[in-house]
Amino acid sequence: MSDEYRDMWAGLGLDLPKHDRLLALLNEVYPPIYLEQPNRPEGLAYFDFVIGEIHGLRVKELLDHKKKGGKVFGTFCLYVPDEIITALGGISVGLCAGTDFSEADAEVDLPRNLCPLIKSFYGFKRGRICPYFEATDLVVGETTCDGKTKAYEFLGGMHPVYVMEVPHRKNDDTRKLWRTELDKFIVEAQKLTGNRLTHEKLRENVRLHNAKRRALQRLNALRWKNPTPISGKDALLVNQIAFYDDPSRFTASVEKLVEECERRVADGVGVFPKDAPRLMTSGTPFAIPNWKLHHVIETGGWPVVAEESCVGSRYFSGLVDESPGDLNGLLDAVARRYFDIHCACFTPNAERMDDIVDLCRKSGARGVINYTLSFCTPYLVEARHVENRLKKEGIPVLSLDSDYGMGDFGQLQTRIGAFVESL
Ligand code: BJ8
Repeated sequence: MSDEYRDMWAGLGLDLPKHDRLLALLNEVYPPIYLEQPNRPEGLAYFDFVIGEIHGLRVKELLDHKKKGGKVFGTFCLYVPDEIITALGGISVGLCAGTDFSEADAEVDLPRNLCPLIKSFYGFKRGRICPYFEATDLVVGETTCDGKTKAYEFLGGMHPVYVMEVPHRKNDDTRKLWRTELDKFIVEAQKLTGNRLTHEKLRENVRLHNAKRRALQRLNALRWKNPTPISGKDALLVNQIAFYDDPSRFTASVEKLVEECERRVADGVGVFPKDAPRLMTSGTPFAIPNWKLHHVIETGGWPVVAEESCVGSRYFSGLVDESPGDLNGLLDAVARRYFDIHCACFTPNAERMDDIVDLCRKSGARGVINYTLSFCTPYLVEARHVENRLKKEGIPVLSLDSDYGMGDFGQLQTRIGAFVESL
């Protein structure tokens, strides 16, 4: 990445030598994992460019927005409603949490045996490594899992943090509580941005984010074709970039890619041989730059055709009803859409099992890799429900847990290879 951004990074207070090492690492791993894949769609050039500029152009855009008086909100979870943030003139960015690079910084305060996603974002802040984090005016946390909830207490000592309360059961009382949480968040966000939420602005932004979700739905459904026109790794990358790119520009780029993939499907062009054993994943999110599992699977010659994940179907499946004619009604629709996400922090969570079965049938996957980040209690415990349900449906499943280190790469290859053999 060009040196033109060094002053910007210094101005954000980054630890420059550490930050240089992170970018060097990214530049080292990205080409062999991504650029060396054969026969990639040309429309991916935009997403390669975004990664090439990962800590440059988009960060500059955020800072330009701030210079004009705008605010930047950082998030770590799907339950934080993007349309409310953008309707108030803010920018919402999902912050990086997918590498063990910042682990040592995190472990100064946090225990070693904690979810790597939490250690990743916490270490980025503590070590002053991530320019996105430093560009945010407010981090919006949530009470999903215990690890994140407690980590936000420490984070609040280093950065402005607001925590939304996400209940853990779904019933009439908690639906009301969640709707109230939205109202409380709006008060906070209005205070920060100096803007007032109106029906018109919210509807415009509901449409903006629905358009993004529809584009991702179309792209991800094309992966189910045989042969699949785009690799799982590339689709994962697009799904990851959705969290921090400008929404309109991102949607236009995905739509271009969709058109190209549609032409590929019509011409029978694929990135894996027709009838190659197809797998899907379910479980915890793949925060950028966590590409390990997909890389292991696809290096074996097996396309990943779907993810039941927050970086995957949970992100783009549900749309907000755009029809309510007043602000209150539209906010009810926003609340409903978010509350219908099926994260393992909810109990019981039977709908998630239905989602996995449904996605497996639709995508034509021959088996499910049920993936959990190490020490993620909700998903680790829920893995048994996933296994039981899939066995009942006659769908082969392999449960794995892993962290961001590469130490288990070979072991994962062996286990997944044996699983595919058994299909
Ligand atoms: S809606 S999955 S983004 S909470 S992996 S930090 S749960 S210990 S990320 Fe998540 Fe929202 Fe749910 Fe999705 Fe905790 Fe588990 Fe770590 Fe997790």
